[in-house]
Amino acid sequence: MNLRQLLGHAQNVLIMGHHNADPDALCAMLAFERLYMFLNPGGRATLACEDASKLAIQVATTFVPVPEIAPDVIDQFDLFVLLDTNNRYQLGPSLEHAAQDPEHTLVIDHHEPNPDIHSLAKHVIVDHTKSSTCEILVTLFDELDVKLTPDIAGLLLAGILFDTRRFFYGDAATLKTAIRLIDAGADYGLCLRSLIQRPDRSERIARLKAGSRLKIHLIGDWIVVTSKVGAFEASACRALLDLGADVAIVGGRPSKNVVRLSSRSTQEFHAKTGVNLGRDVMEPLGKVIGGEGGGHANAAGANGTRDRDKALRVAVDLIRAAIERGTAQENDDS
Ligand SMILES: [Mn+2]
Repeated sequence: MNLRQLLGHAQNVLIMGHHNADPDALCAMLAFERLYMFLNPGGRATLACEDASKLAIQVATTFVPVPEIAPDVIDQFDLFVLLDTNNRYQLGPSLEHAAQDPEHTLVIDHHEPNPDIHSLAKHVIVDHTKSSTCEILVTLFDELDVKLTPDIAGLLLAGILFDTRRFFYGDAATLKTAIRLIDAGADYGLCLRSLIQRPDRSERIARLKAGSRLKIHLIGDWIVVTSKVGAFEASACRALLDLGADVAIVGGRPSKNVVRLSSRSTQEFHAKTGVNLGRDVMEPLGKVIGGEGGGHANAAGANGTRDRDKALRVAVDLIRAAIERGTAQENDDS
């Protein structure tokens, strides 16, 4: 059965995106609803996702009125559509049991292939070479000869811009798709503006305080900074990297007996020094603050109860030692 027949036969469709839906997922859901209603004007479409990000809702409402999106469902459906996800767990606990019948499930996605996809869906449109689910949807509109209206073209272009980080990722096909959408009436400037999100006032104050309380540690050529805030320590770290630090460690104290540490480094710092913030810094620091730490090479954190100032000093020592170990290894290799 081809897609036109599948959608033509389905009278009651449930369109789902992954939990904490991002602009690609939510815009794809709204565009898919339009595609379905065009092919089957008498049909009924229900949109559901566990939750959508603030940014996703901001982007979507820039282009179309966003209908009510159910966080879970109890009705019966004759077609389940999963967008921007290829496994049921990404739907979140409230929806992961919604699609139980592969015969009546369609997946449209661009993530790495799920080897078990056929136990979930018999109808699969997946292409992990595509930048975004929205990019895949453009080809579906064209293949099914459904007109792209300016509002839907805007939605789809905004979804593509988000997933490609404004074309940082993507290829010639992505750019051609973008032109196709602009030709269909998408307002490129509006798409870009729809994605701009200013943090809340309290978060901006935390970022500014992190800047004003900054300590700068020069280790070789690297600039390592530490600071303290009440909350928003992860956001403060990102802000300090934007200001020019190679590594930022920020200690938060949201309440009296809670200490949270956050850290970020640039890709270049990790690539050249081999320092892994999760393993080399936050895991040992967790003990210093009476808690636990861990995370990724470039982004890591720790939660505990005490000794924030000491932890920030130890963090710098740990980074210095890890850089020296990395340099020593390099010298051994040569
Ligand atoms: Mn996506």
